[in-house]
Amino acid sequence: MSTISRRKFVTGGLAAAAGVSSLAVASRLSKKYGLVPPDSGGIYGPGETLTYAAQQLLARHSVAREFPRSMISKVPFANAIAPLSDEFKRLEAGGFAGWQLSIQGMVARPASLSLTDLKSFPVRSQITEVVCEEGWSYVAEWIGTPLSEILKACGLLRHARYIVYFSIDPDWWESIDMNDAQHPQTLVAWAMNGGDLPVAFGGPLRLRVPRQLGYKSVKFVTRVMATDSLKGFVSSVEPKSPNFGYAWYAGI
Ligand SMILES: Nc1nc2c(c(=O)[nH]1)N[C@H]1C(S)=C(S)[C@@H](COP(=O)(O)O)O[C@H]1N2
Ligand SMILES: [Mo]
Repeated sequence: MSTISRRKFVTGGLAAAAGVSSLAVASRLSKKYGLVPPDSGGIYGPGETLTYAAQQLLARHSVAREFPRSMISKVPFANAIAPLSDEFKRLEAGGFAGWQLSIQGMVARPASLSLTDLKSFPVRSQITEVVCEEGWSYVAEWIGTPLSEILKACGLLRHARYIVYFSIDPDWWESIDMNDAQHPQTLVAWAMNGGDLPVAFGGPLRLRVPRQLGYKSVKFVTRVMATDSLKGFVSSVEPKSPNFGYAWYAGI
């Protein structure tokens, strides 16, 4: 089957399955075509699968909106963060010269990169919106290294399927699939609005994933791990009860 007709077939199948309100059938179809998100077994199971599957088929190649410079928010909103550790404060006092981003897991050449190392990679600048699930948003310019460049330099292995990224704050980690990890707008950002990335906004280093909600843009990133399974590493905010937690796939 050609890509197009297969795509039509799968979309049609999903729609039909949803139409007869048999989410389980949609789930099975999605599994067959590699469209199942890692939190599908959770509380929102089949619904999450439908959302992710639809996004994968329809928006796999889409880009997040980029704005003109005139639309950069005058007062960007820094969401509250947990108190920072002594280790963080020590690094901050040293101008973050000792900050390291380690790249590990399914890569041929694991690495530990300083901010200076990172700045020697190709640079991308983009003006995008941070959108919080709580309803507010702001537009800012983000400057950094595309994650794809780092993965390429470290020799990402072909069977890696996800990237998990960790904050120095042990309570925060997130993961994305390879479409988002390799997407040109997914940045390891070290600057914002023309200056160093402020600590309140995740400085010195933050993942910017503008195709998804704000919580996927983890602040103070120290570790990136390539893996073929998210067992135990879906997200620090994955649904743990019907009343708490965010979906793994948060496309906007
Ligand atoms: N380490 C860390 N990263 C984080 C958070 C956090 O509390 N700690 N909050 C997340 C949430 S819920 C949102 S909406 C955005 C907020 O980004 P902002 O402060 O630039 O508005 O950061 C995300 N990244
Ligand atoms: Mo958020």
